[in-house]
Amino acid sequence: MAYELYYWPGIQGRGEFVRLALEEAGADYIDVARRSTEEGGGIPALMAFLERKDIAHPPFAPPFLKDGDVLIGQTAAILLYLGDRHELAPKDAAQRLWTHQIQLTIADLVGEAHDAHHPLSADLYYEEQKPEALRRASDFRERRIPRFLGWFEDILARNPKGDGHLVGKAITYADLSLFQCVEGLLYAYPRSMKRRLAQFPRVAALHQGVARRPRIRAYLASERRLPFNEEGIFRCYPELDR
Ligand SMILES: N[C@@H](CCC(=O)N[C@@H](CS)C(=O)NCC(=O)O)C(=O)O
Repeated sequence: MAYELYYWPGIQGRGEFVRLALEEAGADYIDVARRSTEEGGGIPALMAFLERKDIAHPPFAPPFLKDGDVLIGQTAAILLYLGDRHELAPKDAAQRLWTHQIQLTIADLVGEAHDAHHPLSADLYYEEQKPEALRRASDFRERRIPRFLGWFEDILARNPKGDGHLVGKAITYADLSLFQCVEGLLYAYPRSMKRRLAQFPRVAALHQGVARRPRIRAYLASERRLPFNEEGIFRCYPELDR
């Protein structure tokens, strides 16, 4: 049975981390809200699910994934689940936990990337918090991005199996997610990020290596890959990249 992914249809957002894992796995999945309402899709399908009262473990917010009777919310938990089923995580328990730890750190980075343009509230428009966003984005760009990328560079260098992957010697969902973060940061901060990335050669090499993987390359060239835009997590506001 195909997985059902529930995520906002117009953005890459956090759903993209799940899409990349499903695509790399070659898994059969339905991106429910991207289907038309006539086909039972669209935002109404997603909202109907969130409003259901008969679910014992309801997700807090999209993305969430349905696999038969199993329903999982939280991007990192979804990836933990998919990683085990599609060889996108090591089998060893300690290594699986390490992969999950990295993913949770990526979730922190994603949250901060969002808060750089929405520092006061996700419920206010960017235009309602521009002065605060200017300050927050400057800190994110100059201090937080290097801190996160520095940590990824360091754990790549320390990987006993080589610096091509974050964990072990094979691709994991954490590699795919780091790729997506670099893509997003390059989109959001084109001026400063190109320069910045040069300071983290292992991260840059991993980013390029993931983009070259046959299934990822095919996905990125397909219509399934939505373009970045100014409604998602990674937004390009030139005034925040000075
Ligand atoms: N920690 C959650 C965050 C989920 C989340 O914030 N989802 C956003 C879209 S990317 C949303 O729809 N939030 C609605 C809300 O927080 O009410 C995850 O990583 O999945």
